[in-house]
Amino acid sequence: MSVATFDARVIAAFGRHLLVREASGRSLKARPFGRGLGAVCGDEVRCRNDPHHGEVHVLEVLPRRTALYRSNARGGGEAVLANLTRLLVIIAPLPPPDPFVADRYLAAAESAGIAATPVLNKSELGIDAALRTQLEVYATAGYEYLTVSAATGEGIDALLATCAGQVAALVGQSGVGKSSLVHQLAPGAEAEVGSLMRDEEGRHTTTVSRLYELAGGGQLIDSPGVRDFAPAIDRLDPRHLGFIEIARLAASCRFLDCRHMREPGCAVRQAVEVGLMDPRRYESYRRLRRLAEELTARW
Ligand SMILES: Nc1nc2c(ncn2[C@@H]2O[C@H](COP(=O)(O)OP(=O)(O)O)[C@@H](O)[C@H]2O)c(=O)[nH]1
Ligand SMILES: [Mg+2]
Ligand SMILES: [Zn+2]
Repeated sequence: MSVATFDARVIAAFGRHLLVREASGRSLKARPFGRGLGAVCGDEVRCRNDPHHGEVHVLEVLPRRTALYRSNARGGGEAVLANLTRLLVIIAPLPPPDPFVADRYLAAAESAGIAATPVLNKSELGIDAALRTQLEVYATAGYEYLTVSAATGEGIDALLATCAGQVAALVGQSGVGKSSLVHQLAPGAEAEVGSLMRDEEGRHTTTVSRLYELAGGGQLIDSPGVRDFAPAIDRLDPRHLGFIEIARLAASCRFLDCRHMREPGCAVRQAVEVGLMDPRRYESYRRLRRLAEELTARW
């Protein structure tokens, strides 16, 4: 007996508990059929109704157009979100921003071919000199940043325009306001998915990424907050690790395989020395480069 298959989109993933949305718009609980089948939020998957248990089985993850990868505990890369076209890296005056986390998300996006936009939320709290500098540094590097407030609604229209027709994911430290922004951008979405995604004790799970439909077309993914983010090293472009200003400068380095650390004739280090590249961004690059070397040395 052959059982018809159908394609669906993973709209939430909590370990092996998946929520998929089929073409009709219906959301169904599903689980991967077979070990080693790792589906993440945003994946397109081929499914089958298991006639015996009334379950939906995910048989296959369809080829990903893009994916955001992080390093797992063993130093290997694992996909966390799939098929993104835009990464919104959310920062805020509170909790105290860690610019290295934002830089690492930006680097991972660049290396994955995903457009990235830094977004400052909670703008109504005021932007101090340090934060203003961080934003200007992004602008100089080549990022167009947005300033918004989920609390007052400031900048929400511009953010919505940035997300139109995209598969956009919000990432960033815990507490920066990702879920609040999703609420503003896709009102009513939370209630729809919330009832379907509960853990074994029946509580709503808060540690999953969730995909919502935008009224004007496109999708938005809310992701759990993080304390740190380590991109998958082997997914980063070895020439610049995803730092867009270094990608531009590297063309002028003396050596093609310059790592921009201690090499003679390094245009990147020179740019830092004369104030053409931000020293903090460069420090961020150096930390990531050292992390890359530690992970490669270990394996
Ligand atoms: N003042 C202010 N607080 C905000 C804003 N957006 C979110 N918050 C608050 O920040 C806290 C964390 O928000 P949440 O959306 O859960 O952050 P997440 O962890 O990034 O999803 C909550 O107390 C929100 O009410 C904002 O624009 N201004
Ligand atoms: Mg949240
Ligand atoms: Zn160099």
